[in-house]
Amino acid sequence: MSTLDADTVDRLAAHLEEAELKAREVEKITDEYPDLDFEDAYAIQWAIRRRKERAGHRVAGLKMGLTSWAKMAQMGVEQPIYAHLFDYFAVNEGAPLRTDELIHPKVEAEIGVVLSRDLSGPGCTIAEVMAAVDVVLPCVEVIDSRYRDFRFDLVSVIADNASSARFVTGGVGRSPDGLDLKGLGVVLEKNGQVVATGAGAAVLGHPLSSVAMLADMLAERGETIPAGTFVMTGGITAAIAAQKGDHFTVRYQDLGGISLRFA
Ligand code: 0L1
Ligand code: MG
Repeated sequence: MSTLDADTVDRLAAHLEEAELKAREVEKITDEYPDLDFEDAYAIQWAIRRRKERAGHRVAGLKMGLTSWAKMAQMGVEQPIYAHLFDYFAVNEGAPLRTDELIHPKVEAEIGVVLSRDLSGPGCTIAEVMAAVDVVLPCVEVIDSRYRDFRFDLVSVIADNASSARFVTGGVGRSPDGLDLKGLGVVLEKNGQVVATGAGAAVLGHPLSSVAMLADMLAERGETIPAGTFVMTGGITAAIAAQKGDHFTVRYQDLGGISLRFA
């Protein structure tokens, strides 16, 4: 049950968007609104989406966050969260990631998919997702919580668009046929050193179960995942802090690699 009126939702959306655009950290919003609930939090996130669209930006995709059992246990939750990716979050491989536009970025290796048909919940299954996936592609997410020192609670982070900031895709896009998405190995290197490794199963047991869960969560708002949507399924590796001058390479089994550098 929502606790905020529409004006407060809009004010908090404007506040968090300004923090994002000015790369300025803020206190978590539950300090001021301790009773904030999930419905409020997603209402703020969707209000941020409307602000972006009014400003002429396009939704470039959706993402799932907190998809590892370890991260969920850390946050004391049983369900992941979703968020929006906007067009200007996309950085081409080889282009610099500008640290002056970010607060305290962290890098996560993820598996992305593009859907060839609509998906809707409730009750969306991995089988339905498999039949709907057109392309699987590697992607690297750069998260950047707008909250001071990444200190937040679940509802604050949902309102803050799940820390979404930038993403890079590249490598090799493949049909899901014959790909073992569960066993797909990933090696993340920072400045030439291996700093994290993982496999697709780190994402809710199977990266496509994350997409099914997204369809179910959107169904609660009467929304579907439209055909053509790009979805980032969630972090396979731990999120690794990045600073100006750092470079990262992520190698994906069967899907090539992605390199990025922070300038
Ligand atoms: O993409 C993610 O899993 C991030 C979710 C938000 C939590 C965080 O900022 O670590
Ligand atoms: Mg992520």
